[in-house]
Amino acid sequence: MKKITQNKYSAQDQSEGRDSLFQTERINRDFIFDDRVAQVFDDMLDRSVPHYQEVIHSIARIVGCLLEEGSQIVDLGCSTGTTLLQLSRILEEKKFHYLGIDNSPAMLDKAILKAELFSRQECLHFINGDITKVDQPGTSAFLLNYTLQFIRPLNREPFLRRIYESLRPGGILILSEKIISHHPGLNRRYIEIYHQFKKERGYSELEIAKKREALENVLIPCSLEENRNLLQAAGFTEVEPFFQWFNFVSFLAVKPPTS
Ligand code: GEK
Repeated sequence: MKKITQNKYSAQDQSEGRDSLFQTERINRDFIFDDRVAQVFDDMLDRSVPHYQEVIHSIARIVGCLLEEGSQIVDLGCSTGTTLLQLSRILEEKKFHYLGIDNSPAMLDKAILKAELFSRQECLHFINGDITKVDQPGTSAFLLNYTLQFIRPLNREPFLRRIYESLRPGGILILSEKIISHHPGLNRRYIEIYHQFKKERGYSELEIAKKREALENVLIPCSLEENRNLLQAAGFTEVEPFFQWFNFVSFLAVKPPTS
């Protein structure tokens, strides 16, 4: 894994961040996390992930009360670093060490720029690497927000086991995912509700349809129960959702203190 120290974006790029990718784009390839996506990513997440900020604030409550001062928190699939940046601001007095890992250089460039803009480069570090090969023994908390859904389903259980092994006893994993329901009627309704949510945030029906098509072979969601089973199969004993909004869920999973 390669540690990143420099970025090539200016503050101006940062301010030109409205997501209009699918207003113009013809869909002839799968969705990828390239420069164009990175430029508008923060706006895309704010308008596409329901209660994104509330979930981050809930994570701050969890790590704030469960982790000791100076603990290491690793964000797997950190994208532009929003979650770590927010945690470092909300929990300044805890002096946590934050590490973000992602395999998109464009995302990491933005993450580093944001850490610099908010003077957080002392406590926030970023690595370019494949999260399925993560090797951070003794970590107190892993965050895996909206990213497991991009890992091939067959690789998910070994990946979660690897995370479990890297956690110190008593450590935690936060898992947030888009989910499906196996009740076809309910699943359809939840998707309709979600698309309504996106329309209310300024996306057109065409943009929503094009994005859905681009993500079809890339983002593969499971149900809440399937995600819970995966976490338990990886070894986590306490597994509880702490947030759900229709087809989005966030879990807290705890590794036993003695294992
Ligand atoms: C947030 N967690 O702001 N290795 C490393 N990175 C990967 C891999 C992989 N194998 N696969 C995907 N990614 C963030 C949002 S986005 C979710 C996470 C979304 C990275 C990919 O480059 C992207 O930055 C991130 O996982 C997924 O809460 O776009 O819906």
